[in-house]
Amino acid sequence: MNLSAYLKQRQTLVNHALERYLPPPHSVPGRIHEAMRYSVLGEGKRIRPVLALAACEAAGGKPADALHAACALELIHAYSLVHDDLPAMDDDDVRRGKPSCHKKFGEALGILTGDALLSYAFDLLTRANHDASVHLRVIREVAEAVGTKGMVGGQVADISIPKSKLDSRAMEFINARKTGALISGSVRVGALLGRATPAAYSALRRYGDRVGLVFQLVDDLLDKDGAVMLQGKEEVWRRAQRLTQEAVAAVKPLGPRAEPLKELARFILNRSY
Ligand code: GRG
Repeated sequence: MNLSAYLKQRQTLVNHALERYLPPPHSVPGRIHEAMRYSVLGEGKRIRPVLALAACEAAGGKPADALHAACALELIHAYSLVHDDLPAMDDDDVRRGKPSCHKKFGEALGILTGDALLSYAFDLLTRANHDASVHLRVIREVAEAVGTKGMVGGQVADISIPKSKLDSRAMEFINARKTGALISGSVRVGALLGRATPAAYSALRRYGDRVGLVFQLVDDLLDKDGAVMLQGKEEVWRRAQRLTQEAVAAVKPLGPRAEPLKELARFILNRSY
């Protein structure tokens, strides 16, 4: 399959949906809607929503079944970036090639934009036409992936564990939660919305857990940071390769429908940005 054509098609689908779903820029209160749109639209690889759509298809669903949820996952990712850039966190002035949200709109609005994106994501999760029981499971998966058991918990560990105490186990704990949880959560949500059988769901969960970790390991390789400081780049690269092989093997039983997921795992391993 042609991954770059697939990626482009899915990114366009997600970008158009985000454009439609986000509150219009001039609707009251206009400034925050402008800041939300500024932080979400434009650049961004859209890895999380694309994984959710691909997992939904691998489970036997259609991309449309997971489109609201895919966009909600991207809004949550955008919230994490907006808050991570704040002076109290990473204090970054630039995000996706333009001034970070708080640099453009001020710090108070930066905090509120993150809050609004997170709340709006849960609103969006309820809007698709699914059974209430499916909605509930999806909402719970997302809440767990981004709360204290997942992304927020990973970020807290990242800022609280002193560098001198950081061993491989602690690093893996942080990576699996801070970045891995939203990525693996995206795959699980796609699986649920594609009405995966229990066996398919478990295969997709294995895939998502591994790809989520690989995403952060590759980030560390690109930034020469995190796990690379601790274990060296060769060891991190070997582990990322092994996890990718395991992810690809996990979804093999799903047949040709899982082909995009296999290619996406290889893309995440070999990405250079
Ligand atoms: C502030 C609650 C809270 C959590 C912050 C995920 C996270 C925790 C912070 C993001 C900061 C960061 C740069 C983490 C490294 C990995 C990562 C998430 C990179 C950015 O994701 P990409 O590469 O970005 O998917 P694009 O711009 O393509 O969407």
